[in-house]
Amino acid sequence: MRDRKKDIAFRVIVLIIVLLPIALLASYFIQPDLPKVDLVDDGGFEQGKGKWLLGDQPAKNVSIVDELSHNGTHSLRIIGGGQGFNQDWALRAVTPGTHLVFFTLLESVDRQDLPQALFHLYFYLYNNPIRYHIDITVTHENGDPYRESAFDPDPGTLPGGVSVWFNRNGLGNWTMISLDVSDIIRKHFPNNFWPSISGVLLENSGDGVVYYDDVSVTTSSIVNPLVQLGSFVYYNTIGQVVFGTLVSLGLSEFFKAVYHRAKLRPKSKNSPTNR
Ligand SMILES: [Ca+2]
Repeated sequence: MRDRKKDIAFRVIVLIIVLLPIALLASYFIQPDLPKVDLVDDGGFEQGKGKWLLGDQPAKNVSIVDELSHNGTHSLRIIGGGQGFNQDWALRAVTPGTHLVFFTLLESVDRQDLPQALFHLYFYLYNNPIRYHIDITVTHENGDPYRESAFDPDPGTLPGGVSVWFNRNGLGNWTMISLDVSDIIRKHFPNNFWPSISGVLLENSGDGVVYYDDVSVTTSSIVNPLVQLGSFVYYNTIGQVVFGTLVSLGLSEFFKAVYHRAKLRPKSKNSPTNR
């Protein structure tokens, strides 16, 4: 009787060890509508500088202003090129449905200049220390209304990433830019299961004036443990080792149990009086 209890306990443990990684893997692909969280703090620029950081460029060209806004009373205004305003957060796994939205307004000062909003979303690929970008350029120039292409890192100069262009946008109107971050990264870097995002940088890459408002990067508030483990692996291969060990331990115990059961079966048939 005691042996039987032990046997059941053993099988339950084996079942848990085997099923846990399978369940985690399945939950990665089957994600119900989980609650979302916005990683950008005050993307509407209504609470002052807050967590936004100003680059080392002259502050007079980058400012939170109350002259124009898409929502609320304030927005970010960048005059001329080469200026930036950024916000970083702790590395966050890109779960399916991770979404980027922002509003931008382009303004020409003398009708000769070419204002361009340039928005960077930083991301990391699995087990790779290079910080990649999704670079989104919004212009009012002619050309394809939308184009998208991946680019490789250039050592010492350019990070790798995906370049996205939205052209033919009118001057003086708020334009909504909306992208599925997980789709874009997976499309151009298909062999990386666990990308992570770490922050945004907002620039004006032309001349003229560029405004930004209502910046948001939404992702699942509950980070899938397996995806989180993938991000952890980026920092420390211990995560990978632990996961690999769990899977192999689970499988080996499973096969042991199957073997044990196969050995027991003929015995129990031949000795029914033992029961
Ligand atoms: Ca606002």
